[in-house]
Amino acid sequence: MENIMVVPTTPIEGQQPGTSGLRKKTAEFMQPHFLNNFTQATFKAVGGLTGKILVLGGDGRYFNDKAAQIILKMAAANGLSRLIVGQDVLLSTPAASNLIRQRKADGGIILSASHNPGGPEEDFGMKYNMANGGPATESVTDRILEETRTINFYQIVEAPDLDLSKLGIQQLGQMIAEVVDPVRDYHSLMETLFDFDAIRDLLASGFSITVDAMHAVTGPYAKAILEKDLGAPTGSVLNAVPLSDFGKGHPDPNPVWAKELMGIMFADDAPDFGAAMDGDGDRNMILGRSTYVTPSDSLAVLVANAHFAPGYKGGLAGVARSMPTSRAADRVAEKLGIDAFETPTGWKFFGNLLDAGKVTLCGEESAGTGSDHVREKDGLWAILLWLNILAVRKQPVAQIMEEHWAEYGRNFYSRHDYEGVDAARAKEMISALSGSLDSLPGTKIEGLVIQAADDFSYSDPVDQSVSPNQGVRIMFEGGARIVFRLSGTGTVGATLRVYLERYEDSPELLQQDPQVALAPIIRAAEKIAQIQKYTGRDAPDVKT
Ligand code: G16
Repeated sequence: MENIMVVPTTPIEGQQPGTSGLRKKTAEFMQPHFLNNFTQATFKAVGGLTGKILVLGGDGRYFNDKAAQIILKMAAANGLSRLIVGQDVLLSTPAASNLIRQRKADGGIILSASHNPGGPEEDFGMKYNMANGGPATESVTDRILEETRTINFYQIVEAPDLDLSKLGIQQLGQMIAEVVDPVRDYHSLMETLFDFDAIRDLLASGFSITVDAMHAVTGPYAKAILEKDLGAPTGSVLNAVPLSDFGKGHPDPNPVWAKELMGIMFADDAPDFGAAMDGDGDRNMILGRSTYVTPSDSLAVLVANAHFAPGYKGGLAGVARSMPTSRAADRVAEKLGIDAFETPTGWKFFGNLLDAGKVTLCGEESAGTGSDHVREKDGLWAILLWLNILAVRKQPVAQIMEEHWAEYGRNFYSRHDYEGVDAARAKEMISALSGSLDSLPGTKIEGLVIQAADDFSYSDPVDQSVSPNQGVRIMFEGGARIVFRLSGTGTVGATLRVYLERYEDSPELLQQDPQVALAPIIRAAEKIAQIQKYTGRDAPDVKT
């Protein structure tokens, strides 16, 4: 029987879980007791581990291996009955969500800072998922934070490290550690949702794809499903080997960070379809030949066409999108006669709607799309749904977009990010803006008239919980909109996000460049929030 050590500790500042768990510089996570404190606080916050089952995995980033050994020894000391862990600590976030659900586990721990870079100088993260497979709700993350403030000991067994490269059962004290193939169960789930034969035929017909795994966790998943099973030629999956520093890249699937893929998709000999996924496999970017599909438009197209895939052939119960996501999906929902919900940013807010069967598809402007098959967004799922739709419609991506806009009109959309700005000044900017909301309606700015302005507050239709202050919204006459919000996933300073949107349905104006179509709204945003005054910046760092 291994020796259980009770180690005295003291609280460490700054263990506040953000939009998606706790994200910090790797060095902060590696300081003595930091990970141990957060882990013990999490175990306490969820009511202890005695007799429970947990899932553990991560995105392959630096320190995942060592963190996993600490967590599993602490789980054993805290009375966990079984830990199901992905081989080599690999599990994409959606695959972890699936395993929690399939194995009826009580929850799971995912070691990832998502799309943030990895390595000793970069970022590390840890998030807790609940028994439904979804991210911890706000009440749980609040309890974790409280526990980190009063923690005075943690428990850990003294034992040699387990070999997590070996599939099968190992024993650690009273706990069973079961090392599983990270891909197998997820692969089976995808087969139940999509017409693999139709996609196989599409790929066999010469339809070419390039999918960028960005040296992160989805490489083995994409290789197994797209290349080995569906028959895409070897090499269709780029950067398929997970590396602890993601090849020094930034595994964020957007036109700025997935530059290599953008180059391929906008070249003369571009493949028919392109896509990228992020560090932990929950985000996606969709491309056609010389065509970039915004995440908001992708959600709308998927809602309009999901019935082409066997898993959704009965139609959708409803659709949900985060508030800053464009309202393109709402237009499709209206036509389909299904409910459309608007939630705060963060996948956790979709959980209740999905569990209650009120929605089938969800999406966010931050490159996340998913459905009720798991309780996380799912990058490879989105790619497979697109491929299934393309296999049925037999049209290029660009034509699908054109036909979509012709039918529903186009919500021109862009997000401007000001990264690493002074956190105190950014907060001042948001509170100045919130303080001025009452005076804004009726104001004319850049030729636009402000109709309404508020700070978004969400009342969950299922449990009636209220989440206030989720982003400042400025609505203009004619339907244009600006949203201002501070990111909850950064690790340095603050990131200001400005979300810009305008609806257009004149056929001759549907093909404009979004930055041109949105120009007056972009100027209005700068003036209304006084971005330059508060951030010292005269242009955003990233426009997506
Ligand atoms: C996380 C959440 C997403 C959310 C995003 C927002 O994404 O899981 O639901 O949309 O954060 O990020 P921010 O607060 O920076 O705007 P991920 O992929 O980082 O887990």
